[in-house]
Amino acid sequence: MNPDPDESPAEAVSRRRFLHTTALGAGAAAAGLGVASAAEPAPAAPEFRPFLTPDADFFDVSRGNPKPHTLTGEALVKARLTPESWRCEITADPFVERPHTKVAATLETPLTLDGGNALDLPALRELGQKHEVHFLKAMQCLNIDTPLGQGLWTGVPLREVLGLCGKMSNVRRVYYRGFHNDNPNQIFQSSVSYTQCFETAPGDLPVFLAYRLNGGPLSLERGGPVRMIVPWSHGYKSIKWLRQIFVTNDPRNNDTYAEGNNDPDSFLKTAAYVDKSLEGRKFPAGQAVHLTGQVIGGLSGVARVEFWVRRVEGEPPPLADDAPELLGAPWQPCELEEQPDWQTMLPDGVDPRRVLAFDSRRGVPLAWPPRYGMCSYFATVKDLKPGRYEARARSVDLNGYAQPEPRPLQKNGKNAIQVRRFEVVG
Ligand SMILES: Nc1nc2c(c(=O)[nH]1)N[C@H]1C(S)=C(S)[C@@H](COP(=O)(O)O)O[C@H]1N2
Ligand SMILES: [Mo]
Repeated sequence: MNPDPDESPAEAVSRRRFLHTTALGAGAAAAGLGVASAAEPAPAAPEFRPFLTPDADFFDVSRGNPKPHTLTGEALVKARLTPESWRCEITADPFVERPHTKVAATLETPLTLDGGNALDLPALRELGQKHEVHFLKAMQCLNIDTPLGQGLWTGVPLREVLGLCGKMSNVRRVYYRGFHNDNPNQIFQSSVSYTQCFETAPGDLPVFLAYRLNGGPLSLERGGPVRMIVPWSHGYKSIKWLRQIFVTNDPRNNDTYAEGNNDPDSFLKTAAYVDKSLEGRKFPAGQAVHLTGQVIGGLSGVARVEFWVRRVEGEPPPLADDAPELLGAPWQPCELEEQPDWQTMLPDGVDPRRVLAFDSRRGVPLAWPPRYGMCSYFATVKDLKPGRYEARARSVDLNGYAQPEPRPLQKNGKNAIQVRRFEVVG
């Protein structure tokens, strides 16, 4: 899984354990590595990934040389990335540029290192006493075709944090950056509009500064001590190792990802991703084959997931997303994983009725999969004759569009239809 060529070469993706431990254990783990060569008994039931991805099992997408999360000792303290040393400065950008920006943004009380009042972790947690939010979010890179993981993120809305700075004027965007070593080329930054920061429709989702993941402190690798979480967006807006926020009157989006020809206002895509563990497997004829994967509930929601398995001879050329065979294929419905028992699934002390995008009386998500979250899906295929097969899956959204429609390009989130090949042997 290489980063997109449009991204900085400094950005690298490291693969953590790919298939997580499942109820069926070691056999599945071996298959996940794609090393199975002889036919193996098919598992009796489909195997799902854990609903919450342990912090250390997320795929990591980080720039930097060295990467911030490899720092240790004094260097880590100097970077202000230990819980004790963490400080975040909040200032006003002096930027003006005619004709669009005639006056600069101002803040009544900037929070600065020099002023001795930069935001620290105790102050953030204290704000959390009153304003803490929890949100279940799938982390997904705009340029990578596999979800990175899903977590319950806990923190404080950005608007409450900015409230510490008193009156502000001429603010049209909020820019923010993570720790980036001394080389300015390594700056990783993102932004939200003033409205996205300060106003949230009832039941909608605020941008927040997260300090917990799955009930534990946010690890250094996941961007701790404090990371921005933009619930509706791909990973590039959820800046890790947050250290600098500045309000600006520059109306333009300055995201690092905008420089890479990406849509810097993308929303998470509704899309089904097929588990790689199927690739290269051999199943004995007569046994059911389970097709599994994860479906993200993006901006347009999930109506259903469908699959298509076809027998192939030789080396068929890849099918484009708009290939007539693919559009006219006999797609069949998949089933979605059942909702877990939320009381036991969520970390101790997190009341499901208080999780954003959950029903505040019943304590269950308002949609399944949860909005901007994901769940597993599966299909069980029986009676396949010996031969080689291709398996595909696609989501259909609540507007009736089948993946990857309706948008014309992949630079606002990879959601091409995936294919995995397997064999049934006699
Ligand atoms: N400071 C900083 N934040 C960052 C990045 C980075 O390189 N530096 N990468 C971003 C990108 S492109 C993605 S997809 C997500 C990945 O999050 P993860 O490593 O926790 O899975 O982090 C985002 N936040
Ligand atoms: Mo990304």
